[in-house]
Amino acid sequence: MPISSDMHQTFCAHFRTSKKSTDPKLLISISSLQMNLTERRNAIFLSPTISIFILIIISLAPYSTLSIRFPDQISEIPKEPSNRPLKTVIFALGSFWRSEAVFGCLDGVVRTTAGYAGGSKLNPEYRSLGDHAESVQIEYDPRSISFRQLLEVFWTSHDSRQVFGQGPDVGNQYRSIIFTNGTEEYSLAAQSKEREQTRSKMSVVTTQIQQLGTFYPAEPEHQKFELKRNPFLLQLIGGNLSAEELERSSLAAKLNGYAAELCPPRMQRHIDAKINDILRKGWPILREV
Ligand code: MHO
Repeated sequence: MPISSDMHQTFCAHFRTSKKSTDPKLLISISSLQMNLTERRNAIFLSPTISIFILIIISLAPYSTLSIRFPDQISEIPKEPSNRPLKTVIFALGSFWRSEAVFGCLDGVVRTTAGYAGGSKLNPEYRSLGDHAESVQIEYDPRSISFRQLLEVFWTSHDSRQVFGQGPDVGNQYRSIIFTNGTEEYSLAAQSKEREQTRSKMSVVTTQIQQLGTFYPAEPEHQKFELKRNPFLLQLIGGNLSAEELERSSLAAKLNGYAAELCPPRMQRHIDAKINDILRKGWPILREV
């Protein structure tokens, strides 16, 4: 029980007047104060034992943290910044597993979704996507990253000259498209394509520039695909995240890029360091990067 200032004053008054007061109120105050002092003495007496126990635990820690202690589930996923005005852009540049990983790891990108766009088929699915292209929808904070910078990443992250495919993936679904929303985006996209064509004298840049139409999010199993392939990283953010949480989480978007080793080098190193720190401490789970 803490000593209240009333009690303290009563106690002093008692010593100033008489040590043998018979005032019952005072006697109660004094006896409770004495109890309090006894408790404190006990606490002081116990503390070396507790301290030694704590020291043993700490000294054994390096040997016991070879595995990380993860909670079964986190009750709350990390808070995402919610009140910033975000912008959205959609690109197609080959397999959407990879495209999501390329953009998810950039500073200023808040959320990514793999999906289908650029075709006319209603409600496309992975096994029957019709004339759509595998695409990524990117939600970004324009104060941190611009459409122009995203275009740069688009051009440097795939081979826009490859016809009817991307890398080893062959087919119309892997074609290269910039989807634009409005005239300003259109002219930025067109200028950047011209620059790209100037750089590539020997071959034609196949990238199409299309007015944004409907974007169909892909099935849950295609979202954050690279992260899902990495159970260690999934555990690191708490495990058992629902499909919706995985889809909306900025942290999952970043780690999806990290898992595919597609983050910009500085970010890749930054996440490495965070993870190493957690491994060294054995706690806590990764909540942000
Ligand atoms: N060649 C790729 C295609 C993936 S995709 C989402 C793969 O099978 O890994 O189209």
